[in-house]
Amino acid sequence: MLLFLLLKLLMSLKYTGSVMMENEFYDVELDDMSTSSCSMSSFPHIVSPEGKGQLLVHEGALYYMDRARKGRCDSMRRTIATVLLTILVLVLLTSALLLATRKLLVPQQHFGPPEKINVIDFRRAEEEYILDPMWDYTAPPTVREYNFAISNIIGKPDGVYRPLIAINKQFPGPLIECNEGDVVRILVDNQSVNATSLHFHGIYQNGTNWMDGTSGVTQCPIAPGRTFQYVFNITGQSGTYYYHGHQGVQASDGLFGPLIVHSRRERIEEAAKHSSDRVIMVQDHYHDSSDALLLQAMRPGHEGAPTPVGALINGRNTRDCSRFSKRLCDNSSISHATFDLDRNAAHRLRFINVGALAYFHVSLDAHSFTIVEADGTDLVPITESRLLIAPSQRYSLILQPDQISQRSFWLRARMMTHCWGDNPAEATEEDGEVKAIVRYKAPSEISRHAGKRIEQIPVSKAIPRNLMENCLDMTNLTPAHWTPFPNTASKTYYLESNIAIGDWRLERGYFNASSFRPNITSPTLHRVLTGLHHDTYKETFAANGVNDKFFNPANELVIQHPKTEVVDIIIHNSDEQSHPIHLHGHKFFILGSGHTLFPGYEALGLSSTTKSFLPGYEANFQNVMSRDVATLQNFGWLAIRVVFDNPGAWAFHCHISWHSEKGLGMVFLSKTDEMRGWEIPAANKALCAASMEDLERGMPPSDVLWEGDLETDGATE
Ligand SMILES: [Cu+2]
Repeated sequence: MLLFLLLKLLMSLKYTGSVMMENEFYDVELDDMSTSSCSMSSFPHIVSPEGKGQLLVHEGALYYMDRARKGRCDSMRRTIATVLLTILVLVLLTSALLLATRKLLVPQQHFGPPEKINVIDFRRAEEEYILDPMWDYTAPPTVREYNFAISNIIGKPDGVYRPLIAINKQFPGPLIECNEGDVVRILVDNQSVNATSLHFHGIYQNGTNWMDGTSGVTQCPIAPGRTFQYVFNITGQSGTYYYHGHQGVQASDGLFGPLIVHSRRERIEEAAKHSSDRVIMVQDHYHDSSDALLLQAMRPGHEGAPTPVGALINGRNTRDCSRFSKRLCDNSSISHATFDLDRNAAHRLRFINVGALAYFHVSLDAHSFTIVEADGTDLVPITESRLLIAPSQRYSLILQPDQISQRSFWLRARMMTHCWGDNPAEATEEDGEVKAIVRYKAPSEISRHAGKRIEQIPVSKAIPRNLMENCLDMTNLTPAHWTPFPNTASKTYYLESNIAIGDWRLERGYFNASSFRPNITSPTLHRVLTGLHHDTYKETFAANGVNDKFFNPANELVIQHPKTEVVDIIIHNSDEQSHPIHLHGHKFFILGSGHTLFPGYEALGLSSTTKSFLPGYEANFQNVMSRDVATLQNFGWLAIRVVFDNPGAWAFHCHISWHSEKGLGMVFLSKTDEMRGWEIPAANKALCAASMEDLERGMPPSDVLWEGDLETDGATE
């Protein structure tokens, strides 16, 4: 009996066999979860290096174990195994009689056949992204409550299993829907292994800057095991927005979802009547977690952003598993995202680019459509057959069903791979394009088939491409409602943006000489209020412009204004990649953009001294487009005019996540006179009480990691 127990213990340490998932068997190595120091409860990071992570099973979900931990666990197991083997050999030598009862040594009944593992249903139903057709636009202002439990799961968005960050165990995140004037309240319970925060992209947060969700700027991140409630009012804006993680590149792991704000007058003022309204999120997709990719992207000698392996629409794609032989892949139960539309009505499609890198070119075979909204700004409708959408931008289209008899069409979202700078040639057609199906049906058929995944593969052909496409914004956009354009600006700030190799051959993002490093244990906003409240720092907060007394511009460029200020920001791009530039808490007016160098104020029709429009150019400034993300094109310029009238510390950064994590960001500090009366709410302060180790989980590695390291991927110079 003793021998049997010893042997069982030894064998339980590692089991190589097969697991069944969704009726398919896979060869995997399963570790015993009862080995305490190697169990999920002490699991620090989920990293899945190229097919070399070890799979673990915990509470019905599959997990990868990272290489370092696996090594430590393996080493511990080897030690235990050696001791046990020694005992076993001694016992064997002195217990020859037991050898006769060989069956005792092969207790197969305990190890096979493999038990079925229920991989949780991680995929959020497509129907959840259809807006409520019975929505009450005139409901009294109300509090919209949400509970988000954030956790790590394994899912297979395109067939390939990978670690994901889920909200309420599903991917992508749930829809937040509200009316203008409502209060949104989201209780975030961080059950994941990394610290996190949620940013509500494009929401003004007027008076609630500490709810902006920017780790290191407006808050300490929510450490693992902690909760935090985001509460904010939505005033003076409506349209299509979204929320996403703002710690590291967590959005790329699945931490995002749509946020739709209905205007009270949405149905009265809409440019084209439509019978349905839905969200379509496009994103570039990676098979590795952002932890692993960031580590790789930040190391010495590494240039450019990680190249996506494909793309998703509303979290779905279906890939050929034979192309990913090193990966655990199962595409048997996946279909393309499918949109069932009433043939006799018009439909609003709200596109959001939730990706980390790629600009998308979107088209629907045999169709043109009307663009009616960009980043929450209603537009004078324009008819187009293609849509260009940069990371974090949003566009609403109105689709009128075609008059031909075909029932289904491909909706194509193609990553503009040639804009990545480095090796786009490797990306194949299949890698670059993700498709969804648009099916026309009678209303009765739509309700009958809702939720069922019966695919009718379209035979439609793609609209021919333009030969020359660049990563630019669509420029023919005009706001539908007049917004007063400030005819003068008090200042102009010139920024040079660059992604450059610096010390220790580390590639960093720069605005002028500054590469932003968020201080996650002491966010900018918290330090500003400490400074504003103490006379000692009075002098250091006297600036009306760059504050280089209180902040170190080398890693935290802060431009501050004591009162409301209208300023122009002109950025030159020294880089071969376009940057979608985003300002938190504001929309800004687009004065112009172009290739090469900024041509000067006069070329835009503005006086270079007063910055007012020149005689004869008034018409150019009657209805200037405003939005919250605009493209600074490769080797080009972007000029914007901002009314900084929203008190707080607002991040201004490139929305290519890899670039912003490399430091392409800074902070605008607005209306500091008003901020002087602020106090950081206790719940926000409490977040900073977590240990530094916990707060830093999920952050990009510090440069210190590589100091003195002159090697690159094993090669030396
Ligand atoms: Cu960028």
